[in-house]
Amino acid sequence: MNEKEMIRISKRLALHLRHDPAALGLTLAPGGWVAVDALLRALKITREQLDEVVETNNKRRFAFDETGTRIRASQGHSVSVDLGLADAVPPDVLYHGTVPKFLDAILHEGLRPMKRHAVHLSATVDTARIVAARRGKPVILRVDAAGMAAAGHAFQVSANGVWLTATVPPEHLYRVG
Ligand code: HQG
Repeated sequence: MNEKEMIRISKRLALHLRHDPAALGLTLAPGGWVAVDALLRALKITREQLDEVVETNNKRRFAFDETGTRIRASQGHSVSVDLGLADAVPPDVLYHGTVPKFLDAILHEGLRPMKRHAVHLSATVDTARIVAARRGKPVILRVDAAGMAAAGHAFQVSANGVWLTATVPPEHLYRVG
């Protein structure tokens, strides 16, 4: 497949596995899983095409279960889903990339999940900058994850290395760039 075709399929997977499975007549099973057979039929793609997108996706956004018969998005859902991720001890510092227009609200009320089911945090400034650059001029916030964990906030890490938490109160946020 060429790059354009892969991106097109990846975007369709993200749309249906994270946001709108019903549009294809699919429902997410607990954990966010969808049967691969049903997905292939609905998207009219082959297993080989799906495997290629899953393996080469630049953020490894999708993962098969251990049997290879089910697939899910590793993070980023707006539909309500319990990914069943165990709580994990975060690195002492995490980062969030945003844009200037959201800064006042974030420093006032903290980070909220908005349309997604969790706040997404990055392990590195570079990744946070890439996330922010989707929307405009990056503003980088450092998150005191150690302080949050000590205060009882739970963290999980997705299969593709994105740190997830319910909210980040403003006292645990510092602008660094
Ligand atoms: C902002 C992409 C006002 C927040 C990326 C962000 C990531 C607030 C936007 C993943 C706010 C939500 C997630 C508050 C947060 N007031 N604005 N209190 N709290 N915001 O897309 O983190 O390519 O839902 O700063 O790479 O940007 O899809 O979250 O700008 O990993 O795989 O509200 O999505 O991954 O936007 O991105 P999003 P995000 P994929």
